[in-house]
Amino acid sequence: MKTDKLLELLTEKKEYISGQAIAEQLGISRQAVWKFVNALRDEGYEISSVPRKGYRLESSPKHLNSASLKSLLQTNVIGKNIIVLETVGSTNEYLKTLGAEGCENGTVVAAREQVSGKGRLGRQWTAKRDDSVMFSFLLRPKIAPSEVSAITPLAGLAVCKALREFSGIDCKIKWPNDIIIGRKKLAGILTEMSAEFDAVEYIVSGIGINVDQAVFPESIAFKATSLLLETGRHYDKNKLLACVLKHIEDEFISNNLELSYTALSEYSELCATIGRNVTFIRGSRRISGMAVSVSDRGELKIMLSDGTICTVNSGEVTIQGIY
Ligand code: BT5
Repeated sequence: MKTDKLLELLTEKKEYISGQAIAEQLGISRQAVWKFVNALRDEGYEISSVPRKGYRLESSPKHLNSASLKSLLQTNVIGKNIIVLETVGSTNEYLKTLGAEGCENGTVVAAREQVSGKGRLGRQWTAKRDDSVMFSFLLRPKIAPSEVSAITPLAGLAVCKALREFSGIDCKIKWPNDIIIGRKKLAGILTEMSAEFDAVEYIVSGIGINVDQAVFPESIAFKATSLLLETGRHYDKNKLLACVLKHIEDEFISNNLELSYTALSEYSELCATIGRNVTFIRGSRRISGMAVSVSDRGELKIMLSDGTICTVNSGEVTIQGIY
């Protein structure tokens, strides 16, 4: 914890700060300051030390870390309370525990590594340490469980717009919750909820964005891609996460947690599913047709060969020629 506090101090100060001043502010000895400075250097922080001037933070590692993130955040609610973990089972599971303990609206948990990352329907989310941006955010909206249908599409819209702005890529949304480039998946979203009969207690939405993967495990290589593979560049994951959180806050606040007319128009514009031949599968049910639109409840409308419209609200949709 002292290293976190030291990092905050060095990040805020931006100029040299003496060992004595640090020792006083953190309530530790000057030897301990030296020890914690070296611990940060071991983690990849470049800290210069000059006699009679003190210490100055020159650069931060590019992996997710709370000090860099805090200095970059432009949000008021989402990420005001932000926790960055070295390693965790799943950020969604971790945040759900905090949610049950009463953590505040907008809390964000990010991790450098997930050892049991979750996809939907019991599937896995695979990513090596520091290769991606993985995080979850928690909301406590005052709505009924039947009104949460806009959360995943709004999150999808926010992530898609953030990635387009941040890296210039032409990514799209594959209904309901994937971000794709061309035929491959760049990011996935898993939204979970804890609710009473008539009121939502909290919603946890978890997002995984592939950033630095040069190769993927064989089982997903045919359908997975990363920013590195698409653009040939490495990106600062702290800047990327700060940008995504800003878009999430903007999208959720400006649309009042609803799929408003503007949000739905933007979602439809960016949705790669609309206008394509799709197959919908849920359990033993299988429907094929043309995806025609998305409703203001986030449902996909599929036109069958006899012209009737079938509305689906969750489940698997494969797009012909994609996955
Ligand atoms: C998703 O599920 O796409 C939701 C993924 C959510 C991951 C985030 S990471 C932070 C937070 N904490 C968690 O534990 N989870 C969330 P789904 O639509 O079910 O897609 C899962 C499928 O995508 C898997 O069965 C694989 O086929 C494929 N997949 C797994 N890892 C992938 C990756 N890194 N990139 C692309 N595809 C992947």
